[in-house]
Amino acid sequence: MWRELEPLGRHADSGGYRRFAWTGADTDCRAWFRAQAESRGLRYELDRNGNQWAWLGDPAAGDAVVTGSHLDSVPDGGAFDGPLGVVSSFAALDELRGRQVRFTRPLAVVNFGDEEGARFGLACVGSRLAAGQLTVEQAHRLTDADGVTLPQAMERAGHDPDTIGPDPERLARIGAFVELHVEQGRALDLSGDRIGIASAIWPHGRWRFDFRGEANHAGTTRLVDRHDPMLPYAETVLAARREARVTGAVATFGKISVEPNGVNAIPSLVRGWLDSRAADQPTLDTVVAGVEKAAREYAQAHGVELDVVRESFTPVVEFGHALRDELARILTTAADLTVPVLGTGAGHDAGILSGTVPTAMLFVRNPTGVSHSPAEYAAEDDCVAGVTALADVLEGLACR
Ligand code: HGY
Ligand code: MN
Ligand code: MN
Ligand code: MN
Repeated sequence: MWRELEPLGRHADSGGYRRFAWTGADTDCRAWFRAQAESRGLRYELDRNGNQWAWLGDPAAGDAVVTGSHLDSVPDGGAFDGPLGVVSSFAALDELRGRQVRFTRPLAVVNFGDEEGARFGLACVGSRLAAGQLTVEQAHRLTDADGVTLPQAMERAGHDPDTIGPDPERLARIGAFVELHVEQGRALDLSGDRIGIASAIWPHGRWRFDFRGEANHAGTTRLVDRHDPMLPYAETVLAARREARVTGAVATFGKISVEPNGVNAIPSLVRGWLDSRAADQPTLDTVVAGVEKAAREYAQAHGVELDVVRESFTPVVEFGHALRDELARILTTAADLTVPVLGTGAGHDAGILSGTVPTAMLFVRNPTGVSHSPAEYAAEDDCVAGVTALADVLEGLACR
């Protein structure tokens, strides 16, 4: 299973993945998902928002146990972020069939579309649409770097964009959603555990800083006459690191676009995206306010205009204790595992769904903690332990 998925969308030079929503690589991954579902005799469904479902039992019976994750990636992302959860879900189902358990609830494996938001700039589009956290109008306005809108991209990939929208009936039929995910950090490596349970997802968001200056000739314009937006942008990047350091938060300017983007032209516009996250809301607010205040001072000093737009935001997610403790109990009794509970700064579809559906997450050890990089890695025996833990959890939940 892994070997068929692994090469899809991998970039030869970087070794990273470029599985962006509604591109050819995404289509290939979706075809892989459907083949996995149908080869197991599961009922395959593509929902109105482009999320893929593989059902065992009749979803209409309700109270389903759903597991899965996403298959798309960030630019040059790693092999495990998302795919480990989807592959482990199919493998856990195979294991349960091997145990010849009797399912008392419907079970499904899901692939949520466009979780990373790499192409259109908003994370978790598939799950946000389903949960009604992204309106159809907002979704229709999403545009990629080439000016292609989300509806156009969906259409070109053969999905009717006029069907997208909230899917409350589908979510109402889910009694529990469990997402297995490679840890994006080293807590499990440091504690010596293979598996962890998520306690919470930090509040996090994305802000766009538009520095508008004056385009001019790089070779003939005196320094004193310049209104170069690259300078306040550069100072703001350093301010973000300062603000994060003093508050224990994280802040990253990982994406930038420059107009006209010529080596010998002073830019007219520098657009930088800030990703910031913190353990609690007041800290996150302090960091972003501090970065914005510094950016305005720098912009003014250089005679540059500044607009700051909050493009997306996910409030803190505290995973409900009921399902979380149920998972811990199942793993303790099934495998004598005392599983550590840990928070994360990474967003997940589970975080989006947690407002609507009882949701929990399992993490698999990542020995380097590196993620969103071709170097992302999880050891095979830890991945196998993840499958077994997921199978134990699914058996405990769906085979009472
Ligand atoms: O950005 C995130 O935290 C997630 O990987 N989409
Ligand atoms: Mn990710
Ligand atoms: Mn992920
Ligand atoms: Mn996710």
